[in-house]
Amino acid sequence: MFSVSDTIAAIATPPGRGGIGIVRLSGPDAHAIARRLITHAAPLEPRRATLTHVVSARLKPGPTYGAPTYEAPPPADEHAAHRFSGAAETSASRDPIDQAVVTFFPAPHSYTGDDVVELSAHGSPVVLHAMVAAAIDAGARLAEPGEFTLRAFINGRIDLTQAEAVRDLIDAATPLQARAAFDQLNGTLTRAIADIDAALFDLIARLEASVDFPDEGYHFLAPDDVAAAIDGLLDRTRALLAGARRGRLIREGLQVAIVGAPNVGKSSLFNALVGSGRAIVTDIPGTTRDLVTDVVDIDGLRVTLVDTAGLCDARDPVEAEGIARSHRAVAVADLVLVVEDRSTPRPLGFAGALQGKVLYVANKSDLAPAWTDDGRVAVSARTGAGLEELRTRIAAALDADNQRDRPALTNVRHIALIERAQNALARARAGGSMPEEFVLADLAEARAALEEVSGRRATEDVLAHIFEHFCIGK
Ligand SMILES: Nc1nc2c(ncn2[C@@H]2O[C@H](COP(=O)(O)OP(=O)(O)O)[C@@H](O)[C@H]2O)c(=O)[nH]1
Ligand SMILES: [Mg+2]
Repeated sequence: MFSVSDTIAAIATPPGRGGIGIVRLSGPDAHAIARRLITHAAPLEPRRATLTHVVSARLKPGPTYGAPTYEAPPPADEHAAHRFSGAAETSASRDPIDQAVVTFFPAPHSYTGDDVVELSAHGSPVVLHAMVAAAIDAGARLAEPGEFTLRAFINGRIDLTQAEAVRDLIDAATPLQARAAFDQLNGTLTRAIADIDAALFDLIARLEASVDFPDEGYHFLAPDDVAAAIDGLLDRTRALLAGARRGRLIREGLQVAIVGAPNVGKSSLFNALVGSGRAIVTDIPGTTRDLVTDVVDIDGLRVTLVDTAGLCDARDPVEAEGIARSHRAVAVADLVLVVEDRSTPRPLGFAGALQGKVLYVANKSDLAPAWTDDGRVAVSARTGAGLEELRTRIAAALDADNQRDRPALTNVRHIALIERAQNALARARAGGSMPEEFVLADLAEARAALEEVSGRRATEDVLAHIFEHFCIGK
C-alpha cells in the first residue's frame, strides 16, 4: 500500500500568500525532476542553496499555442489544480514561473531519508501550484497527506511516536503543547520505550533458553529472578503512565471551578483572571445563577475557568438549579478555588466537603481585614493585587507532578498500548507458578504492545489512520 519507489511533490508551506512558499520533492528522481524545472545547468551541490529560475518542465516538442504566459490562477481544489498544466503539455517552450532558491538534500541525510529537493519561491499560491504542476509534468506524483513524514518513518529516520510528534508540534496551540511534542520528537518517549523493550527482550531470551534446554538440569533464571525482572518492568511502565495525567493536562487543558459564599467576589475574581467583564458582578447575593466559563492561559496551561453560583443553600428554584450546576462543575474540576471575603467575619466553611484539589483564596485584600489569612492567597479582585501570586499557585497546584525529564504521554494511542503492556506484565507476574510458556506468552504480548507504540509492529491500517490526519506537504 505504501510506496517509496516513486517521487512525490507538494507545497510544504500553508495555503495562502506569504513571503516564501516552498515546494518539496522527495524520492529517487527528486534531483532529476528538479533539474528539469530549473535553469541552473549544473547538477545541484548537496545542501547548498542555489539561486535559479523555475520554469515549466522541459517536454517533447509539440504544437505551440500563442506566447508563453502564466495560466489563470488554479482552482482551489488541489487535484483540479494539477490538471492545470495545459500550456506546458502542448508547448515546447519552458515558461518562466519564478525565481527560487533550490536546495538538494541527498539520501539519507534528508527529512524523509530519500533524495529531497526544496524549492523556495515567492509565497504565491499561483506560483506554487504552477511549480507543483511542472514537477508532476516532469514525472513526480502529488504527495498524500503526511506522506513525507510517512517516508521518514518507513526509511527508519524516525519512529511512529516521533512522526506523531511532528503532527502534534504543527497542531500545538500552547507553548506547553509544543514543548511536549518537541520532547517526543527528540526521542524521549522513543528511548523510554526502547529501554523497556530491551529489558523485556533480555528476559524473554533467558526464559526461552530455560524452556529450550530443560534437561540441562540448569535453569537460566530462578523464579525469583523472573519475578524481580517483571517488577522492574512494571515500575517502568507505571512511571510512563504517571506521565499520562500531565499529558492529558497539556492536551486537553484543565477545569478550575470558583466556589464560595454569596458576595465574596467569585464573579469579580473570575473577571479579573479572564481579563474581561464576562460575569455579572453586583452586591446582591445570588446574582450568578448559571455557570459562566472562559478559557485562560495560566502560566502556559490551558485552563477553563468556571464561575459558579456557589454551594450555599438556595432561596428559590432558579438558584437551586444554579447550585446543582455548581456541584457538578466542582465534581469534574481539576482544581477548586474556594473564595472567602477577608473583610467580613468568616462564615462557616463548607470546604471540608470538597474532594480533590482545593486552593483557598482570601479576597478583598484592599479592605481592612476581619481575620488574618493563614496561608491563603490574599487577593483583591478589585485592585488586582495578588493575582500574579494566585496564577502561580494555580499552575503549581495543577502541575504539581510536573516532571520535565519524564515523557508526558499526550497521545491516547500510546496510553492505551502502554496500559496493555502493563496488564500483560501484571499477568506474567501473577502467573509465577505457571509453566514458563504461559509467562512467555504474556511477555510477548507486552512486547507486541510496546512495538506498536514505536511502530515496529503497527499495521497499515494504524499507519493510514495516523498519517491521514497530517496536512499535505508534511
Ligand atoms: N473592595 C472590594 N470589593 C470587591 C472585591 N471583589 C468583589 N467585590 C465586591 O463584592 C460584591 C460581590 O461581588 P461578586 O463578584 O458579584 O461576588 P459573587 O457573588 O461571589 O460572585 C460586589 O459589589 C463587588 O464589587 C474586592 O476585591 N474588593
Ligand atoms: Mg457571582
